[in-house]
Amino acid sequence: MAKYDASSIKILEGLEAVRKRPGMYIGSTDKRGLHHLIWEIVDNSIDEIINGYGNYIKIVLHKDGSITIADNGRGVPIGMHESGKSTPEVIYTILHAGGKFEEGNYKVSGGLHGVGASVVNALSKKMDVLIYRDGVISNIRFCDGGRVESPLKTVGKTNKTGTVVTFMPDYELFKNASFSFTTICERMQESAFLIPNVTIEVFDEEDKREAKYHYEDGLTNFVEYMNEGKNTLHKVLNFTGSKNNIEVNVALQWTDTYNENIISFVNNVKTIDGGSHEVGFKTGITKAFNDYVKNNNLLKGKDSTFDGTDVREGLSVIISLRIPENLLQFEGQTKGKLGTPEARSITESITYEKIKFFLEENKEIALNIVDKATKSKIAREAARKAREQVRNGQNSKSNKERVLSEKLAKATSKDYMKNELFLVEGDSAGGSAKKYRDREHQAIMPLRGKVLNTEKASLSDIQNNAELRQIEYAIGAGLGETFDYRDSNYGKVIIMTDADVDGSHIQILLITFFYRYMRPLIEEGMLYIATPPLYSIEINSKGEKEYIATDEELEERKKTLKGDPKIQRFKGLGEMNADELYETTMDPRNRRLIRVNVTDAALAEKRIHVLMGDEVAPRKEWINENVDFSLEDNFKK
Ligand code: 28F
Repeated sequence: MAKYDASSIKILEGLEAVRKRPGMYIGSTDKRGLHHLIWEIVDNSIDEIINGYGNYIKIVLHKDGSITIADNGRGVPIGMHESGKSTPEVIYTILHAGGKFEEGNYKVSGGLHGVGASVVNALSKKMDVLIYRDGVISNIRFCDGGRVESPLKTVGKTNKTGTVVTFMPDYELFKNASFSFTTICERMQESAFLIPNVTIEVFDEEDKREAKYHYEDGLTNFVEYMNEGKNTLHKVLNFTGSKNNIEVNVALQWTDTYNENIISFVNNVKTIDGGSHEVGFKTGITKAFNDYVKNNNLLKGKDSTFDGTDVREGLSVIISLRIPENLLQFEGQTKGKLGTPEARSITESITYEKIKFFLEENKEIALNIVDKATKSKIAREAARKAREQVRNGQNSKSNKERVLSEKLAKATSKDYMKNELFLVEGDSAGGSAKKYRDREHQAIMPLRGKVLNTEKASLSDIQNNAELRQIEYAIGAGLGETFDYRDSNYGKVIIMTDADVDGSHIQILLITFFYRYMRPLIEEGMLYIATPPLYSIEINSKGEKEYIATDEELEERKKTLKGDPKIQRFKGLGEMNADELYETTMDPRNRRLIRVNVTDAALAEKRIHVLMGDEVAPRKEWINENVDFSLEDNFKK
């Protein structure tokens, strides 16, 4: 049949287009893109469950690199489609098919999501779908990027329902990428928090790891998890409300720390850049507090209102909205920002009403939070006055100069964006770096001992900390809300530590500091980590050396080495000669810098918390498992 052939050709062309430009459909073909394949399939299970069908999802990572995802929903419909193909064949081969759920249903479709299972099929060597439905088990199989290998057929009887998808990604397209059990678990745990009573299990057949997530109290459990190990001021407050088919669920809790943590979701997809719902939440909570202090005459003085930041000091919040498909709008480059205007007003009024009620009903807690917010307001105003004094020259500028002159070896160029600030672990490596550097463009600041943990610090703690104040002064672009990267004295800030556990701890502490107090520096791609070599090999009798970055590279290189050359392992920066340090780690012609890139702020936040929180055991475990991996995974090269 000519018509059938023509449509088949069209379908294959569609799948081929995905293979030609995978990035257009799944963002990239690195580790992230590979995981996107899983999210794409799992999101279909999640859609089915949030629409009320099923309560279980299972993910299995197989030894051969393939992966199985299963749910106990209704099962993909197995009838014939009007095109003459089976419905599953349509869903798994036609781009964007399956995206249309009945009107009024909620669909996972933030950003890049919702491109459909056919995209996963197009990027897979093999795909095998089992459907449990209507008393039978049906099977359809595809190969080579979506070609039907075996059309839908009945393979058995069953009294269960559900869908099981197994696929083998085409690793020719995802070069060097592999699935990460940790990444998958983190995301599945998040989904389990968002869908109370669902059970999600993850198995790794390679090393027999497994994880199981099930939470009965949803967002309440999520906030408890966020605040694990912190001192909290009250039980988690969880409230819901809805209007115009938009459902709002918020859980929150104040801690005695100084940081605010807000994570928001729309239809179970994280809105990493916030948007109208977060704005509505912030307006609502600020208004509720300002009304409360006004009615109870708790804030005296002429400017007797709180800023939003005062109220949110130490607050952890999860905001989760369900919005029908026809009202969904996403903005921004990564489509991680909710646009839907109704979401703002609805979230604002629900938040306002519930917080108002909470404050009125819980006087003691209310006064505690008001007290904390008042302290924040006072500190904020004091800091502003101090800044104004500095600007007006009332405060000794010489003091700033004096603080710096002791430590900082400045660059001579006034072409600031071309200048680089090296933050160097230890005085001895700092000394070496000062000796051999490009004086025109490279400035050196040695760091002595520990860096302050800013997870638990307030703005004034930071301003009283010598090390961090020196960094603030050297960069010269402000701190916190007043930070402006355009005022930076350096185009690159480069963290240079030993390649050991202490070194990575210092890196993480500094990244935490920059993340919290100079975040635009990270967002603008101005923060880097230097990678000193681990080994040198003396390649000839003249003493000429070759430098090797990693253990793997050393093993590779050893295979081609002749004789028995001298191999030195550098235990720290200090073991290198000054010229060696410059040549290998600082010289722009040879060095390798890792750009710190916050690809997933909330995750970084959680990890930083685990690393920096009070509890030692989880930190140790986490560092042992993940330190190297985290740099590679979260901070793109
Ligand atoms: C492991 C991955 O993909 N689960 C899914 C369903 C259920 C339905 C469905 C899916 C129907 C017409 C599109 C069943 N019964 N897990 C999954 N479970 N898709 S995907 O329907 C797809 C639509 O075109 C389903 C009644 N309605 C929907």
